[in-house]
Amino acid sequence: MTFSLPTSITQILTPDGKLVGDPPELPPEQLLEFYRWMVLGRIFSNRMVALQRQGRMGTFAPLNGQEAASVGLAAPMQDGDWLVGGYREAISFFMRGIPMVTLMEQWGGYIPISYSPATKVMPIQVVLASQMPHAVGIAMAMQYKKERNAVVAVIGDGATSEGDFNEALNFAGTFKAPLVTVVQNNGWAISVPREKQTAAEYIAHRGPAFGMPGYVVDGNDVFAVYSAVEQCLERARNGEGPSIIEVITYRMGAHTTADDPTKYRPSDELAEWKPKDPITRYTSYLRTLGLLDDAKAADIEAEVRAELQIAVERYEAERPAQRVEKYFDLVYNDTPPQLARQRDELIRALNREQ
Ligand SMILES: Cc1ncc(C[n+]2csc(CCOP(=O)(O)OP(=O)(O)O)c2C)c(N)n1
Ligand SMILES: [Mg+2]
Repeated sequence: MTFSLPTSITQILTPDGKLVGDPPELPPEQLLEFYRWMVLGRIFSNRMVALQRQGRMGTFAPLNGQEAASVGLAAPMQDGDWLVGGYREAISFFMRGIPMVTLMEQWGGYIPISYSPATKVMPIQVVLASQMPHAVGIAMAMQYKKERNAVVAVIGDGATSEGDFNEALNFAGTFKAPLVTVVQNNGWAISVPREKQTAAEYIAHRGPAFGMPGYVVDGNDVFAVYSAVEQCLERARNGEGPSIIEVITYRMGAHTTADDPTKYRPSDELAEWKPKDPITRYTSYLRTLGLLDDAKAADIEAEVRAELQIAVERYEAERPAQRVEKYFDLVYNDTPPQLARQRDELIRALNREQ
């Protein structure tokens, strides 16, 4: 089957909160839920950075600017679907049932981390694109078991240059795996701009080459992301195969707490993206509908902050002392000698410091 190349960016909600397409038909409570998740995501991200600066968190990859993409990709998922992401989708993970404290533990460096299998969420993956073969494998297992479910896989623009991404999608296309791949194109891969990843106009152009449709949507527009993912999930469930959705968004913050984007990013770029903020535009829309006003927004923010505070307190109260050996001993069943030497050297150095 031949698919055509996407040529433009689909948008439903403009940056000033006006509709230019059909929004998904959702009840008012769900529209407000989307808002709550976006606000929670931004507050969570800012708090994680603050905790790291205070020496209370290991590291964190801020998600500011990508809230609509994370909400829009998780919201249309159903109970039996799996979410296989990278590391910048905290909101999507929360929406699928991962507790805030679990992500705090993971970013705090505590291991081993276990996610409840009932959530059907694979843990944060930092080894770029290595989530993709797993995502395709899970999707093919669903197909084999004749389940009417699908996998949503999430990957960054930079990681699409990895072999794993391309090998996995070639498999998915060939075997018609029920997979929806969301490429979070936030413009940057640490200091490498999107233009350095591919000469193609859109990353989603690779879809038709793998025998699947490719779509490009405004990633700061929660409705555009939701509608595209919902449609592709339906396609996957109907046995019509995989698809790629490239969501165009922007990483408003640093890559992680260990990064300083002022060293490589043009200063006017952030100013250009600020008016396209996903939360601002959605707020304008909800206010026009009469679903949100100052009092309601303040209530939601207070509720979210209280929820986050409880998670931070639990995180800080319940952590057992971490044994550094764990980082080495959990890698292999039988620790190879060079790793054992490095472990012992580190322990000796730490003992000397005390
Ligand atoms: C295989 C591999 N190579 C290099 C890295 C180091 N690294 C971590 S994040 C990153 C950039 C990823 O950019 P992108 O895929 O666009 O995701 P984003 O961070 O923008 O969400 C790199 C190079 C890694 N984690 N894994
Ligand atoms: Mg990126």
